[in-house]
Amino acid sequence: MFNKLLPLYGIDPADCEVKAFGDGLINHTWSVICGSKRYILQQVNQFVFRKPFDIDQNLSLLKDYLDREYPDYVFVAPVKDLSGNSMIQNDDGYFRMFLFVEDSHSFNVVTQQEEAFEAAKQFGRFSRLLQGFDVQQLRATLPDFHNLSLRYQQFLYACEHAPVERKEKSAELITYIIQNRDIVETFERIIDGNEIPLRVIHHDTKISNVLFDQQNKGICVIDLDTVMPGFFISDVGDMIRTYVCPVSEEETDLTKINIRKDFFKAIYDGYMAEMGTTLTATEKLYFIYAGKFLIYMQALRFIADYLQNDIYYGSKYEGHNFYRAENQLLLLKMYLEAEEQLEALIGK
Ligand code: GN1
Ligand code: MG
Repeated sequence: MFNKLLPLYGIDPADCEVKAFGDGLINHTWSVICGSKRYILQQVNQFVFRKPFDIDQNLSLLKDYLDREYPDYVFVAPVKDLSGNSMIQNDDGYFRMFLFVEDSHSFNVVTQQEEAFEAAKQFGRFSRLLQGFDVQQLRATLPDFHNLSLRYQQFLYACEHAPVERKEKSAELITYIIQNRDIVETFERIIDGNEIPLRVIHHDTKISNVLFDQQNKGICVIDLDTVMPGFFISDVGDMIRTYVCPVSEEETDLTKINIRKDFFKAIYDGYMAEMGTTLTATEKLYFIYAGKFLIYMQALRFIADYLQNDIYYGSKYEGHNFYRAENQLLLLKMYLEAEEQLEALIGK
């Protein structure tokens, strides 16, 4: 596969070392080191992204805009092959290659408040710089990706059609999800009432999608496949979900789950440093809600996948998606319990 791809970029595979890279669940990623040159090669998961060329189109529009308006911004767009293509389709699938950003690194978990602050600042900056870009020009690379109403319907459907043992094992989690349905109702009220505007939203704000420099200051955001029109609650919510807790969704020792309020504050401060004057007064009211929205949605997605025999996320051990959902629902419970204290930190 690499022997076919790399020559398209004028690279001799014999000069390169190719290794699997990162821990994304959806796409395949490799690091390609050819002497002093480093690249990131990625295969787009075409079963998730049904129109990979829409991603390519979005990135090219964003790149044109940012290069013109903010030439200093590091926008990690795919490089072109010798024929000028930034996405390659062949019998193996869809591929693109990026230049590795020199002297950058990323983290897999957030251990310092400063990392949460810097990352939130980068995601905020990204939306702020694109404030003047016409969001309607972007294609929805994953239609309804963060449509919580639809996710909830899919969850109910999965419950109805689940294998009996899986459904029995999930009974408590299902009950807890249904008890907290008001999170879906709030979402519906916000959307139906057009309460908050569509913006250019990243939709996958985990810490590994931020590049840091050697002083651990943020450089830019990466993993731009889900950049599309959306609501700020998606980006803020996924940061809350993944930075506030000291362990990830993979953790099965649930005693390690905890709400780090100072990290929540760091997200708020970092995001507001960029978006403070851009967000509307109504959006600001939903800052804490963003965390509920995203944690709840991720739990729904994991349990629905478990009930559907792990067709989306896959499963590395028996019950993997069940345990991920259990982890996320405990996080949700603790987050809901901490709500008043979080309000006290940022004002209502
Ligand atoms: C997926 O592939 P990765 O890890 O970047 C998923 C996100 C989930 C995340 C959970 C396209 O992201 O929505 O939050 O797993 N991306 C897609 O870890 O479904
Ligand atoms: Mg991703």
